[in-house]
Amino acid sequence: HPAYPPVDLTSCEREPIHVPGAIQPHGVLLAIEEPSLHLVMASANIGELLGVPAEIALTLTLPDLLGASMATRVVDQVDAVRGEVLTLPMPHVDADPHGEGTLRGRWVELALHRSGKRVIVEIEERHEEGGTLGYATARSAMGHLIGTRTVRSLADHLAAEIRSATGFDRVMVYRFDPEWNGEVIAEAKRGDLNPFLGLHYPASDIPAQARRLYTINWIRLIADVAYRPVPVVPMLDPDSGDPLDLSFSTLRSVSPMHLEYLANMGVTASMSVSLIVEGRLWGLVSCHHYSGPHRPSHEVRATAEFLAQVASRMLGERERAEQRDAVLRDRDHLARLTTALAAADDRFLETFADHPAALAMVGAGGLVVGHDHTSVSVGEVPPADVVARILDLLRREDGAASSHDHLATLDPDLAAHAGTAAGALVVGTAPGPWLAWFRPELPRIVEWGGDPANAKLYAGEGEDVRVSPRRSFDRWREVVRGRSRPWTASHHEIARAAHLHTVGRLRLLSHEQITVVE
Ligand code: BLA
Repeated sequence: HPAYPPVDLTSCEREPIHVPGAIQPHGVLLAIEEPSLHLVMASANIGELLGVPAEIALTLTLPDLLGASMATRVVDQVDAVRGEVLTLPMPHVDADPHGEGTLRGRWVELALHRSGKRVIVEIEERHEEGGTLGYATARSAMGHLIGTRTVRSLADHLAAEIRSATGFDRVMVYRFDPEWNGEVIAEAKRGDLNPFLGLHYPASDIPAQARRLYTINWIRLIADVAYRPVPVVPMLDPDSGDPLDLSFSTLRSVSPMHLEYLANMGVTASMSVSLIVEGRLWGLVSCHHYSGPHRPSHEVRATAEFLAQVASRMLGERERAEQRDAVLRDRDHLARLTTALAAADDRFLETFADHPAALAMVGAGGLVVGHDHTSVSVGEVPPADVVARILDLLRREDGAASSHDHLATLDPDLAAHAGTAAGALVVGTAPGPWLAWFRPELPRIVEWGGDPANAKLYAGEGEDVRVSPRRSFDRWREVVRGRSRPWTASHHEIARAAHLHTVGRLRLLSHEQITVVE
């Protein structure tokens, strides 16, 4: 597009994707002036559906172009349109072939929304592919979603329902972390495809302006990744001098960088639907097709959007329930550990470290329990001098636990120990008792693909490929290198409680010893 510099890897976030000045060619776009109903801007392919070239169409009105009855339907609905898209139900295919739902003998679907001062009418030729979805389908899909208890099973069902509704080859539920990196947490796919489940991607794969757009507009379709964009003419609105804001356009032409990414992945059509929890983009339902163009009807797309909206509500609830369950489980671990400690005697430190709950209750990979110049460890822990250094860095005098999920930012020398101690949770100071739990860095936990088919697929990638899932995974590894999973407030509480029990029990034990000596 002449108005903007070309995008590359360093300018992704600056690409103004809401004003591309073009649409995808599977429909036509009209920008109408009110109240005259004059056409002021149109996609250059308008002749394909309306039989009138753009230059001439731009001198006409909506009734001239669509016929009186269809134009009246549009006008009647315009007041119902606020910002979001409204699909206009058209008479069904078995109705009169020259009736209301047709344009020059072709069955069409209309979508309406407002952009600035303009009413945007988008028209697609209708086809029966993917079938129609009635109330019964939506209700049974909802029933399946409601029946789930966990985020994972909700995501699994959502992927399966959206796949069966839309007919895409692969449907994934993609979840963002607090830094906007993402993970595929559920997948429904054609049996012969290699799995993407469990794969991670860096925040840069879906840049900030795209995430903002996806928070106000729930759905987008790329019907044919190999499409040639159709310009909107004239390029600027003759009144305002601005390009047309296509944020809510169902035909919006998408970022060339993203098209390149999809093509490198072998994707031939793509759709994604937002998952929004408490106003924040929680994730996306990402749909891929690998066998050519794929264009579900407006009705099918609306069903997918509806299911994602229903699921979004449930995700918030399931997530809170899961957090509560996790806290209860950790507390239960703590209770079993303290029971064991109450019975411990001279081998107190060993009893602590050997108990299965000692690592589980805070989700750590290693633990060192120290007291009076001795210590006992379990799991994977760094060497003693490194443990001492970490205790020193994180020490607190008020008895509370303290933690870090990227120790190398406190001391660069610790980067060498990220394989066992990228993060630590400590409580107490020498001479003790003190407790120090450790977690390894994330990339060590998450292996690429895990599936030989993925490794083979990406090994075949050329050197000139700039954007692809494999490159993304490498970038994600860079982002999370040296970092552990973060520690929660509940883990801090558990660490503190475990420490208090330890202090109390050791004091009691030393009194018992003194009594014996006396
Ligand atoms: C958009 N990137 C997207 C979208 C997805 C992804 C789902 C939404 C558009 C769509 O529905 O296709 C990324 N898709 C993924 C990921 C998976 C997937 C991670 O299926 C995992 C399974 N993308 C890059 C890089 C840049 C980039 C390096 O990888 C920039 C240099 C840009 N991605 C980019 C842009 C958009 C995008 C600009 C917005 C596209 C648009 O809506 O115009």
